[in-house]
Amino acid sequence: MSVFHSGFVAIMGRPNVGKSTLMNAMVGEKVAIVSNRPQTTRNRIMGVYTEAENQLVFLDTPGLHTPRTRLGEYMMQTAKEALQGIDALVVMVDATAVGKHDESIVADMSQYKVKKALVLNKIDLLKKEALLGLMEKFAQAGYDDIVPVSAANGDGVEHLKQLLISYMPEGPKYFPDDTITDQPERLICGELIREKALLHLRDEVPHGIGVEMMAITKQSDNLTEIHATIYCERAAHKGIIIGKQGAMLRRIGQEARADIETLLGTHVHLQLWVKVRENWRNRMDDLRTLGYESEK
Ligand SMILES: Nc1nc2c(ncn2[C@@H]2O[C@H](COP(=O)(O)OP(=O)(O)O)[C@@H](O)[C@H]2O)c(=O)[nH]1
Ligand SMILES: [Mg+2]
Repeated sequence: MSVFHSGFVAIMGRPNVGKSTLMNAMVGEKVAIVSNRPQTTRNRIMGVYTEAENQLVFLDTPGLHTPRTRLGEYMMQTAKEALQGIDALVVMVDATAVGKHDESIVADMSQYKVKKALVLNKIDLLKKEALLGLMEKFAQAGYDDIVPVSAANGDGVEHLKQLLISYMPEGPKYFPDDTITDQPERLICGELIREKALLHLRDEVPHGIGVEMMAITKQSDNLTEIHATIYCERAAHKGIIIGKQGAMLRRIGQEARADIETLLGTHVHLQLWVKVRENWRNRMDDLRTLGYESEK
């Protein structure tokens, strides 16, 4: 009989390098939202890839940054906790923008005594010579492999997957074949709404946004009714989120609804409200209501 190999793989790196995009590419579905804003990912999100004799459990994390709010502290703690009990480590940099912060993350993470790959992402935007220069620069950084990929177009992703599988020890099937994430549908729906808000809103608004799912009701086999509230931190932001004659909120709603319909496989009626909740990112009870709960 053949032996099953499995393990947990944490994906670490600065915000915006493409960690969530990579995890979605590995899993083959959108389980973590993606945007060009730093700190899009707020929770630890698990993505599971299973094949006949192997299982990879990815831990996508909020990027490593210096926290300025209670939410920020929670995010950093979440990133660090993801490193406990892992079998392999993916450290990711944006190959088009490697800076001091990336170099110190690469150096810090090289201390972990597990198999590790340094992933150079966004090579679709990079010239060959620049890539070779980076590979040389990090050759002695203490990683088992240096792997150039484009998480966005899939280049190198299969090769990385095979490497990670080769890192895995013998182990159990942690999750059943059809599991792709630990995130409840309810939470992913809220995140898809937040993703569309991040996509369309002006710079000062997005960081202060939280989405609370009020109700998800299955009306029939083919129709789900969803009520959700978008929280923001200022009255002025509320106006921006709603937009001229409700245009912005409608746009966010329409795009979120399309993604949620794909996720749930039913038609969706989506009702959105916007409310002001000052300073929620520093209030523990608000953090809990919006789904950012510490395990301790
Ligand atoms: N051109 C390009 N863009 C990418 C690639 N991977 C991610 N991105 C973009 O980079 C931004 C940040 O991605 P995201 O996965 O949210 O980064 P995270 O903060 O590390 O999770 C998004 O706008 C992505 O579409 C890539 O391989 N190539
Ligand atoms: Mg992310």
